[in-house]
Amino acid sequence: MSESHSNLLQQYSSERESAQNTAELEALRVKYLGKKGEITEQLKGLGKLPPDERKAVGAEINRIKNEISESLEKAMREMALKEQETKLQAERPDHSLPGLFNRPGTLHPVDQVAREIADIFLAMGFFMAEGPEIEDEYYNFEALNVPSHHPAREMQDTFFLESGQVLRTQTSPVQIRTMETLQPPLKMIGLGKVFRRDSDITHSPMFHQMEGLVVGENISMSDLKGTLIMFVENMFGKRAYRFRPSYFPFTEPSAEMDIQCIFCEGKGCKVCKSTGWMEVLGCGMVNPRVFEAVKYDTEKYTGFAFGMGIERMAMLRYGINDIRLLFNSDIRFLRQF
Ligand code: 2NL
Repeated sequence: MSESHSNLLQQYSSERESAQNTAELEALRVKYLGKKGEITEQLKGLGKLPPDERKAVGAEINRIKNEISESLEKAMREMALKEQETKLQAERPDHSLPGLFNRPGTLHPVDQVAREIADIFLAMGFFMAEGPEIEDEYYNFEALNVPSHHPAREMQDTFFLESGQVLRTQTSPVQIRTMETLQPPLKMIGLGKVFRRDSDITHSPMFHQMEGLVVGENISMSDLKGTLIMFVENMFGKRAYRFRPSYFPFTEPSAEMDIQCIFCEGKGCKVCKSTGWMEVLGCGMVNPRVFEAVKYDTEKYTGFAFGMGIERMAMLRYGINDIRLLFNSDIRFLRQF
């Protein structure tokens, strides 16, 4: 091999050895084998040689060209592998990092409390019924001893529909409809949405109510007390309670039940408005006029009934002071339950 060719090979070898990455190897390929590369230029220069030398010199250049080409290809493969390995090492996931956590959905606090209340009564042998939210005035008022001239109709601020029907203002029509189809004895709860034209920090135009009804022979006020005391003990824990006389057109006598405030133990706080008591429900012995409406024998049967607002129960349970928090769907609020 000519001295210049062996120098060229040597030069290539040392340059290849010092190449650090595929980009530098590619630069070498261009430098030696590219269109204007050293080898290419030498091949072009063959024509200037005397004819008898061309063949041998040409063969030598081609050998060098192949040698460089193969060596570069090999170096390129190795270098590419090395680079990929380095890249993978750098990108290697850190399995000790905290994962992305998809928070599972939860029931709305109003639904949680509704189910809790319903479960307590279902465990006592009550069955649950539902009914239409758009009701006939008859089921919402007349059958419940609330005649058209009765002040309760104004007091309750009803949504009247053009059809002459109303958005039910309480869940009692569910019990009326049930009594029309079932004979006593019965123990039932009705649960659902009710509507009143009222909106401030303790009133919402739509809220949820649960009512209960027990009808049978010899049902007395002590059955009412025993059942409701058992309920509040299950719901709020064993604590002081009291029944205060009240008035509803559909019960006689009527009462409201208070329990000692669960937040201050009766000392007085914001939740109980310094009274030490929380009002949890309304109740009473079913007015015989309601039984007359559903054609139950008022000589044979008596019963008691009660009603409570679900949102109100949720507010008492969790110390929420603004009912609107239960309707805005603010995720920061809801996540606390
Ligand atoms: C309250 C009070 C009450 C009733 C609801 C009722 C139903 C029938 C017959 C007699 Cl069919 N009474 N329901 C009785 C007393 C009270 O609700 O504060 N509700 C939020």
